This record gives sequence, structure tokens and C-alpha cells, in this order.
Amino acid sequence: MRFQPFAAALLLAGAGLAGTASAQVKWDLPAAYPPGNFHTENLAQFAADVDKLSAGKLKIQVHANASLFKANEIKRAVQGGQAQIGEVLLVNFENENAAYGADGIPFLATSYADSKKLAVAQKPVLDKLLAAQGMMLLYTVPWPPQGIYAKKELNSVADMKGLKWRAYSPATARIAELVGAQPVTIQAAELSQALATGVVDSYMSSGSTGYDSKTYESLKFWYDTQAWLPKNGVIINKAAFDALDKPTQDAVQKAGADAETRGWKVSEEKNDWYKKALAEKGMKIMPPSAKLVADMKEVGATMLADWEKKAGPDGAAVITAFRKK
Ligand code: PCA
Repeated sequence: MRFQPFAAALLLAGAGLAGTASAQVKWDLPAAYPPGNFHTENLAQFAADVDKLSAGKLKIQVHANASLFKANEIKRAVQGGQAQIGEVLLVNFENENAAYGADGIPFLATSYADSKKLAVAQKPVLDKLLAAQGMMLLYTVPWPPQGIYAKKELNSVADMKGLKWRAYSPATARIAELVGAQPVTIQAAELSQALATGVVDSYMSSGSTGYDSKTYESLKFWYDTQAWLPKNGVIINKAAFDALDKPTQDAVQKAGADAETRGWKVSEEKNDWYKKALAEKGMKIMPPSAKLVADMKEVGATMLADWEKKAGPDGAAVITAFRKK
């Protein structure tokens, strides 16, 4: 065979390109909330930080607003490796294991400080559950406190009978049952449409989601019950993480820790901003009546008792750790 310098040079150039391509890793990050939501903005900053800290070795693409997977499908996508990393609403998985639902129990942890304690108490159990499924928990960030959106005035739980209630989790569907409302599970990305078409006329969530979904165009009242602060969790497929070199793994961990600190701060700071914004859009943002609070606390007590029964020793460990302040 004749030596062909030109072909050899091409081969070498090709090998060089291939080397560059394999050194750079790309991850998809499905998320369920719109680009302007504070959680999604935090993810974008996280991705930019990973890019910088890994010197461009790991590129993470955020897919907002349930565009890649629906909210309740993201966990399985990360487990199966269809996505390497994803943001989930932990309480969505309460039926899989009660521990995921600890931060969705009404009136268990109602302030940011208590919510942080609950997050710390939950973490070892969540780490164990996710590890058993080949995943890891990178960080969590809470939504602002949950209140009640309604089309009409509510002065007691009796007034909630027959409401067409949007649920986002097993626990929010259970609330509907307990107050005599009709639950319909709808992910945040489809909430605007459900409100506009009258499929639902009430739900519990943060000022953040009321603002994102333009709830003020359909409903008039929001009762600031501050009932619980559910958390988003960013989870990673462990095999994808293990395939990174050590400096890149460190970059992910560092950017994740920063995102957690930043996210908790922004959530708390924006809570008041959202309430003001909703009021400016014409909503009545009000404290709940004493009767409504007392009634909702009864609902919460029933749900805590039910939860403790199904959560077993893992759940008991979470509550004990949380109460040991
Ligand atoms: N917003 C999300 C979950 C909790 C919240 O505040 C939602 O309504 O879907």
C-alpha cells in the first residue's frame, strides 16, 4: 500500500476532533415550571455555574415548563437515564414512599426556618430512597407558603364544599376529599388553561404559581394560610454522575450547594413580592378567618395521623428529627 500523507493528516485531525467531543459532556435537565419562575431561573444559574466551574466540560441544558417530560414523569426519566438530571416536586412521589410527602403535610412546617429543619430531617431518608433507585439528591429549594385560591369568599371549610379543586399532588387531592371538593390533578404548566376554561375554580399553592399561571384573570381570592412549603429537588442519575471525572463532579456539587443557598433565599424574598404583584393585578390577598384556620388545621391533623401510619419507621424518624429543634 502506498503511503498517503494527506489521508493520514485527515485521520489525525478527525481523531483530534473526536477527542474534544468526548471530553465535553451534555446533560438534559427537564423541569416543570416556566422560564421566569424563580426555581427555573435558579436552574439556569446552576447550569451556568457548572459550565464555568467545569471549564466548559459539562453543558447542562434546562428544558423548562414540562417541555421534555411532564412534572410527574421527570423522576422516572432520570432513573431510566433518559435525562441525566432533573427537577422534581418531591411531594408528587408520596404514593411511592410517604417520606417524599413530609413537606406536603398541612401545618407541620409553615415557616422557612421550620421548613429548613424539615428538609434536614428528610434528607437521610430521601438519600436512601433515591440511592436504591440509582439516583442522588443534589439540592432542594422550597416553594413559598401555600394558600387557598378561590373564586368566591371562603370563611370556613363548609364553604369549600363542591369546589372544582386543582390538585398537584396526592396530598392536595386528599385535601379536596376532606373538604368535600372535587379534585382534578393538573400540573402547573397546564393550570392557566384549566382556570381559563373553568375546569377548576380553586386550588392551594404559592403566590408564585398564582402569578405564573395568571390566576388573577380567573379567580379573585387568595387566603394566606401558610399551610406548608413543598420543595423542588434536583436529582441526578448516579451512573451519569459517576461517569464524570472528579473535577467535574466537584463542579456539580459546588454549583448545587450554591443553588440551594441561593434558592432558599430567593424563595423567601420573593414571597412578599408575589403577594403584592397579585394584589396589584386585582386579587384580594387576605389572612384566613379564625374559623377557616381552625377547620384547615383539623384537615392537617387528620393528614398527619394518616401519613404517620403509612410512613412507618422512616416517617417516624423524620418527624422525631424535625421536632428535636
Ligand atoms: N407551586 C407548584 C407546587 C407548589 C407551588 O407553590 C404548583 O402549584 O404546581
